[in-house]
Amino acid sequence: MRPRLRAMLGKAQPLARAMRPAGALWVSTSSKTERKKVMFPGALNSVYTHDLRFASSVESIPTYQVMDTNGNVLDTANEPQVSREEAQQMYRNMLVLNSMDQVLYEAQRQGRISFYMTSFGEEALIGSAAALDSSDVVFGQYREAGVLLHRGFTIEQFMNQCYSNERDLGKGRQMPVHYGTRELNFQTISSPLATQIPQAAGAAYALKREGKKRCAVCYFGEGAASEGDFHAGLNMAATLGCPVIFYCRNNGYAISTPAVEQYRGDGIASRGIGYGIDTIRVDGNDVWAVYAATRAARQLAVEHSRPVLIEAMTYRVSHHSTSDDSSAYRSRKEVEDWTTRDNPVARMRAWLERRGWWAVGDDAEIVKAAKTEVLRAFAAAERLKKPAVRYLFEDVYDRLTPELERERSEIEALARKYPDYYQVNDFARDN
Ligand SMILES: Cc1ncc(C[n+]2csc(CCOP(=O)(O)OP(=O)(O)O)c2C)c(N)n1
Ligand SMILES: [Mg+2]
Repeated sequence: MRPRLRAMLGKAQPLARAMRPAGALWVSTSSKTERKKVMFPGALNSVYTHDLRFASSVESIPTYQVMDTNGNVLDTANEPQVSREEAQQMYRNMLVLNSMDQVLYEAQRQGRISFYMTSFGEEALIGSAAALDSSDVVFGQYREAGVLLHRGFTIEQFMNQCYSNERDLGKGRQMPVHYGTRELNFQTISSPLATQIPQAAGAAYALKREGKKRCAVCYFGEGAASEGDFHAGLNMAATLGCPVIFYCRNNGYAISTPAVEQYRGDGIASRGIGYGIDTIRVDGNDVWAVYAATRAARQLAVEHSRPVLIEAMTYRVSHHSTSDDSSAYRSRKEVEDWTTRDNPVARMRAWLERRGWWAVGDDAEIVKAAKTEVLRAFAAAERLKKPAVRYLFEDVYDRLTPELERERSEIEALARKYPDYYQVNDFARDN
């Protein structure tokens, strides 16, 4: 036997004892069976059993709810502790989000922007934004415009991005809805699914090492949780104790694939437990359940350096995107039923009305004001020029490489030679 292996085996007993969690004893039962803790380093809390049994599903993880679909708080202990202004702001943003979605969806249908994704049915996500600190770093997937809106991204900024004009913070390099803003700590959206998950774990680790009382917050869909990056990200966060909140929007579909065809386990929440991560499933259409869960998760992340997984159960009322027609894979009735039976916006309004914080007619006023603002910003964004052509070449290297310089001169020469073909007047002047 090789000396190293012999040394390891020789130490097996003390090693197992040393690894035994505090309070775990070698338990003797009344039968002959001894409930001994296993000594293998890979499963520290397991005990030996003599029953040949495969572990499969246990009880389904419950769904935390604060109010019912009519806006009644079900347990008075859970009554939200928020000011009237905060609650009204959350609700107002739900309405503004809806208005913006309607206008931009139509704009795409008219061919004025190339692509769009709406958040209909998932408006309660705003509850999570309200529970965060503005210094927390957000990594989104693409259906998190509500979070951005609540952080203070202006309607003009949304419009400029969707139009890829010269005021777009991304300098026209991304598809519509791929927002990002350094000022609001919102990392730019990237289309390849789940890439943001390990990035969020890594960013959270950096925040921990810097000793900052901030966390990373990572949003993704249940479809994205099928990607390898989901598993890499969660495991990294668990083993390194990263202050990150993983927020899974389980809206029942990954484009045309319903959740029932995506997995056999107990949703996405069961996977968090598998990785040793504190996990909660919430009613994702209940803005107060979302708010309370995110607040508690933030505390665990920031005060105790623990990753948390929130699985928010919701329903995607909208088509996946403007490139999708969901009537091809689900009935219109299914969608209509959801909209009427469980509508996050109506639930929040009912709660506000019950408190006397919202009056009949207030909605119409807000929606009218929001529509006017959206249409004004929309018209202004449409009039602006496209970003200067030089941005095609910049921001990858500190200085342009000789090849990039050559390509840049070449395209400038071509644009000068064929101004009509290259529509040079549509682009901002080089500055
Ligand atoms: C790596 C990768 N594979 C596939 C796609 C195509 N795609 C874009 S969105 C999407 C569905 C994602 O569903 P989910 O994560 O549940 O988010 P939802 O759209 O429901 O909000 C797919 C398959 C992609 N963008 N990236
Ligand atoms: Mg989904």
